[in-house]
Amino acid sequence: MKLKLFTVLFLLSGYVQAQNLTIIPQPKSIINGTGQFNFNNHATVSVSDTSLLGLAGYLQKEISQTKGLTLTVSNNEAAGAINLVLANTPQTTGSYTLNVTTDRITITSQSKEGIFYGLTSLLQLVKDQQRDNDGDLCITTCNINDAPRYPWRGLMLDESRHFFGKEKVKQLLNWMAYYKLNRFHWHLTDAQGWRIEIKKYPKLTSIGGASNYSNTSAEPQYYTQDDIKEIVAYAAARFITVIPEIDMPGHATAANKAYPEFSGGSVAGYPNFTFNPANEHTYQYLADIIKETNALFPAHMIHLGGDEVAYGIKAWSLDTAIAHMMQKMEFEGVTDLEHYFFKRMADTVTNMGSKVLAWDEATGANLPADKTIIFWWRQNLPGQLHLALQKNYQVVLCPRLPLYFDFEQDSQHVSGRKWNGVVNRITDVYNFPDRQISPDELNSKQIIGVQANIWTERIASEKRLDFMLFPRIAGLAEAGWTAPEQKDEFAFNERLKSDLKNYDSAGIYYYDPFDPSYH
Ligand code: TNX
Repeated sequence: MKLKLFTVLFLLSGYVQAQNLTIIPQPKSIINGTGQFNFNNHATVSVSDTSLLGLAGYLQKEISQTKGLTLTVSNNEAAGAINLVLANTPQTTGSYTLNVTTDRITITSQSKEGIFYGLTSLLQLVKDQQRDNDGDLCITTCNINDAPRYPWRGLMLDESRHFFGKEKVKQLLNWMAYYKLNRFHWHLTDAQGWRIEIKKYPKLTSIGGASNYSNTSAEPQYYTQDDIKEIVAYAAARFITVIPEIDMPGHATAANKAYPEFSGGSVAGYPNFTFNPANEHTYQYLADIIKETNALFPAHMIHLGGDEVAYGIKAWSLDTAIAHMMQKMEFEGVTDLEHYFFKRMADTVTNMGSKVLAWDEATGANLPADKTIIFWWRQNLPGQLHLALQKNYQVVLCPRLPLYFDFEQDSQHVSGRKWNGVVNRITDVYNFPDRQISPDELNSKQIIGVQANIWTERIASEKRLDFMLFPRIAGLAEAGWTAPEQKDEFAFNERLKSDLKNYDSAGIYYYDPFDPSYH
């Protein structure tokens, strides 16, 4: 209560200063001064180390595009107006300090990543500032000390159900960078379309890519391997790691349309939904696909899916040939075909030197704890989270409630998904995970972060995608970055209002939680 009152007084008394400090996600500590630092076209960005020149160039480009100021970059040690300094002090990955005095700005970090986050905060500080009559940009003095709560701050986009393309993905990556999100999980394969070029199996894209959720006979839509390299590099320049998902053994309908010889048949109501676990050739086929995929993603993490295939050897498929093979396997001691399949494919990934990522169904598949990350999505099965932690897996929290962004943000909305009538409001996203996950579990170092997933069965256009993502992405940013002690929803909402104006200027079609006419 005391804190809240303090916030109100602070906002009322220092309105101009408060305007300056609209950073989302909220930094760990901000001490704001009363002085001002002005800079203009004569200002220099100087770096302590030539390895920072790329980052100085990034700042130069952003300031030129948003403010029309042309900064000069220099690697002369002599202090410039803006200084980027690599320091030796050991810190949490991504932490930085941003110090604005009346005569200079200094961003210090142990890592380039931290310097990037310092620049991001600086860009947020200048975004609302107009240049004065002399053409100067003015920033209020402050001292910011910042570090992320979690190393994994992710966003997943499903481009199988609907395909959005390179330009939209780059725009998304820009917003992720703006909010200090750092993992882009790219759901590239599913029943409705295969979106990643695999040179050895061209029909995956020419046939498997020729459909989407709204149109079963669309023109092929997919990313070439060159497109993927371009996106990965674009993301890397923003300190975002890209992780591809090749979903198996289920959600394989598009692939099975292209290469029916590897189809494992149906699960209730979904024809050709799985790969065939009883055909030895399937394992080589998928290994070839993973090999080409792995070569494109330098992070060496492959998400293998593993979701929504009925458990148990009997439930897999009723196709006669497969049933026969399954009996044979059962005879050989394989009691759970789904986990048998998954373990084999996971071994393929780890043998390539990469980590295996999987939905929480894979928790029972005996995967190696040090090479596996489990994505807990079924909030109605908290036992799956307990089990994953018990088995020493690292875990990313992405429960359907409140982190599925294909769910509506408002109970009055009609065209998205709901879970027994429940929607995912920005307040639910903002307050995650502290009100939902038990303190014991939250204290576990195995929980490496949070992620929102945008499934796109009901998201067919860019405009709709924006509407589902904004402004919940801002709530996600703070859920992933800001320590619980620093979280204050009232203050967040004030800062968010300023970001809504940025969405306006960027032409983003967003949901406004403060405007009753949106309900
Ligand atoms: C479940 S989450 C799925 C997706 C759907 C989503 C819709 C998960 C691992 N599988 O295939 O798109 O629900 O909300």
